[in-house]
Amino acid sequence: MEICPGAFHFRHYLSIERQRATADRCRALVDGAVPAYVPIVRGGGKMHVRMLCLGRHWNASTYQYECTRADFDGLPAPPLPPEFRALAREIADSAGMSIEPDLCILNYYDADGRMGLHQDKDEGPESIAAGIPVVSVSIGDTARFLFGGLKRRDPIEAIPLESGDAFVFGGPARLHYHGVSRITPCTAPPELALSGRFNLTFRQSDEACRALS
Ligand SMILES: O=C(O)CCC(=O)C(=O)O
Repeated sequence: MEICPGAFHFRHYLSIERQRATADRCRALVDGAVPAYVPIVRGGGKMHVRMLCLGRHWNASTYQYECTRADFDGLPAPPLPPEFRALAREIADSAGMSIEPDLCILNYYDADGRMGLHQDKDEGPESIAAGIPVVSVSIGDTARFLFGGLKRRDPIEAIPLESGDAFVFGGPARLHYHGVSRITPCTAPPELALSGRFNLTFRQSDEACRALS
């Protein structure tokens, strides 16, 4: 379903088998050798998610991408698994767009998880000007996703993102404000044995744009 030019919501995009495989992979990653952590942003506030960046690390102090987690423990960002990369390409293609993702921000939301309204604009001017989309995949509990316009005060639509849903925003919607106001606990499919929610957002940074050109 097209939400506005450039933004698409695909309900139940992933089968339950694909959701289970993705949930298992996410669980192993967030509790792996380079674990997810709670970032502290520039103003000193703690985020309300556990975050793990794959491929490249988003530094919550500088709002820049880097290879190692300079704002936390100095460990290298784990690689972006090839099957994740392929999934992002497949979903973008369903929206008539293309992406060569070099990074994914994997967030885990517990029952109190949320994310304030923001724009995704740290991937770089080339990627953004080209309208290369952000591709989002949700697994587990339902989120109340907020999707607005190019200005913070533009009207906002609340969209429930359920387990297996995909959301793509690129082209003219690439810089639309978005966030998550709350999670509805205990709404994950029981087959996932998951309490909480994983969200994966795939992105293509300017480094990847340059490597391709
Ligand atoms: O969890 C979501 O659905 C949105 C995540 C998000 O806005 C982000 O990672 O920038």
